This record gives sequence, C-alpha cells and structure tokens, in this order.
Amino acid sequence: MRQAGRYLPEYRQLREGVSFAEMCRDVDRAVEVSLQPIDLIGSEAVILFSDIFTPVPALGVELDFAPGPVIADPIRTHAQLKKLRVSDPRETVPFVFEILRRLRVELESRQIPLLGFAGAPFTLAAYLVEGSGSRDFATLKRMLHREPDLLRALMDVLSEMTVGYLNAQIEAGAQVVQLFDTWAGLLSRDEYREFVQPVHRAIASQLDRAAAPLILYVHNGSHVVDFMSDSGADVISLDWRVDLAEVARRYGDRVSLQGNFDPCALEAPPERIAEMVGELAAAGRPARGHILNLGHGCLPSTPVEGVRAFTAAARAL
Ligand code: 1CP
Repeated sequence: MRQAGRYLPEYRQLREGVSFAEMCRDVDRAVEVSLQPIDLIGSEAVILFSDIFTPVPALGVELDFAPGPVIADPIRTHAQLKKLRVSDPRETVPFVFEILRRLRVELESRQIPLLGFAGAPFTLAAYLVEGSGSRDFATLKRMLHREPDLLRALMDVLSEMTVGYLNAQIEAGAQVVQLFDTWAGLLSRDEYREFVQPVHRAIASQLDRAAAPLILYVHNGSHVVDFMSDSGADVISLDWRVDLAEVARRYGDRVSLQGNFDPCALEAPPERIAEMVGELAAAGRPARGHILNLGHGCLPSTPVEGVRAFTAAARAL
C-alpha cells in the first residue's frame, strides 16, 4: 500500500530534482526505491515502484502527475475512445519489466516475495473521464447514467490493457499481482454488480494464475465485500471500515484477506499500535489466510516510527 510513498525521507531524497514519471522510468532509482522499505521499515514483501497510470500514455492519452494523475484531454466521447490503442507493454513500457527482473534477482536470496500491480478499469476510467482525482467523480457518474455503453466500452479497452500488462509482469517475475480498484466503492451495490463485478471476473479468468495469485483491493468497499469474495481473486484487500473478524467468519473459507489497519492509526504510541496489530491478527485468524497490511497507503505525514512499530509488532506475533 504505497509503501515507498512520501513519508520516507530516503524516498524524498532520491526523488529530489526528478519528476515522478521520470522516477518510474529510471530503472536504477525505481529498483532502489522498491527495496527501501525492507531495511528501513522491515516489510516482508516488496511492491514494484510505479503507478497505476504507467501503462496509460501508451494508449494514446497525454497525462502528467501533479502529484496525482492529471489527464490533458479527458475522455468523454466515442470519437476519443476510438483513437485508443492497446499495445504490447513489453514494447511500450519495457522499463517496468526490467525493474521487475532486477528486483527478482535482488530478492531471491532474501526470500522476499515480489508484487506487481495494476489499476482496475473502473478506477482508471474514473480519472480518464473526470480528468483528475475528485471527491465525488460527478462527471464519471454522469457518463454512467447518460452513456453507460461509452463507459463500458472504455472499460473494455482498459481491461484488455490490464490483462496484457499484468501477464507481462508475471512473466517478468512478479510472484503476486494486485489489482487496485480505489474508486469502485463510490458505486451502489447494483451499480457495482453491473459495472465492476463482471470486469473483475473477466480479468481474474485471463491472468496466469498458476504463476501468481491475484489480490483485489477496493477502497470504501464494505458494502460490496460479498461481490469481492466472489470475484475470482485469491485474496481480497480491505480498508479499515470493514469488520475483519466478520468478513473472516463469513468469507474466510473462500478467500484470503489482506489489511486493514488505518494508516492514520500509525500516529498512535508504539505500545498501542502493537496492541491493535494483535487484535487485527486475532480478527483475521478464522480466515484461510491473512496478510497483515494497512487498509490504504501511507500519507506523506505518516510517522516512520509508527510504520516500524506496525511491522515490528507483526513480526513478533
Ligand atoms: O509504494 C509503492 O511504491 C507502490 C507503488 C504505487 C502504487 C501501488 C504508487 C506510487 N501508486 C500506487 C497505486 C495508485 N496510484 C493508486 C491505487 C492505490 C491507492 O488508492 O492508493 C491510485 C489511485 C494512484 C493514483 C495516484 N498516483 C495518486 C492518487 C491521486 C488521488 O486521486 O488521490 C497519486 C498521489 C499518485 C502519484 C504517486 N504514485 C506513487 C507514489 C509514491 C506517488 C507520489 C509521487 C510523489 O509525489 O513522489
């Protein structure tokens, strides 16, 4: 969950004078930033340093990070949609796979697993239609209600891109892949069932699952946990609004769980963090598997001591 984020002074130092997009393309720096959390905070897995928008410019979309993605010409018409092209990511974003291959070599001897990731079509579409992040994504929702076929067609293109991108990551050495659907929780249950659930299932069925299990994350998704557990993903990743004990009891025989510590609770004193980690581990125990993690990424203001207290408590369990 955005482990290499802006809360680490060592990340900020490496990032100085370089744009975020350049950082993602700079194999040496990206490898170094990906590895930083192992020694700096004691994490037991590594996620590729990149962004969910890395493969998007290759579709023919102009975008920038400021600091979140900003789309030069938001997609609102069929004519714009028709111009999008799905390419072979090995040719258009080769650096992503070079970073993964280098990371696998670095991590092999340390026996630390490597995660790849992608943005889910609904979340990518949310930014592409809206033009940037938003509180309520009103333009996206207008499209959903006025031109549902246009939104579906956009998500079809993004699904094709996502499947190719994740399979290429698995081929390059990602041992697990995580699909981030940060904004799908904006939808009602009926809308989620209609627009999001089939997309997750289609992606899950087209990935090389024998080589890498799939984790599905939905932010603000406490009302759609049943759909998540039925998405075909091996692990569902939850935010802190979800009662993990209840989900573990109800769905834990079908899917493994990941989460769901509130990153803001990393502000608590270390002893209290250790107590909460113990409670969280106990809550997840009825599930067939539970990856202790945050429920969302760290904030730039998250105290590094809090993150260390979390990993230390998890390791001490
Ligand atoms: O920790 C890591 O290195 C993992 C790499 C990673 C991941 C998995 C980054 C680096 N971003 C993401 C995922 C991501 N990016 C998501 C899905 C997960 C989530 O909800 O956090 C989303 C929605 C984005 C889009 C994005 N990119 C935002 C959020 C914008 C918004 O609307 O709130 C931001 C700020 C970025 C830029 C970005 N991506 C990653 C980092 C470290 C940064 C900050 C860059 C910087 O200023 O240095």
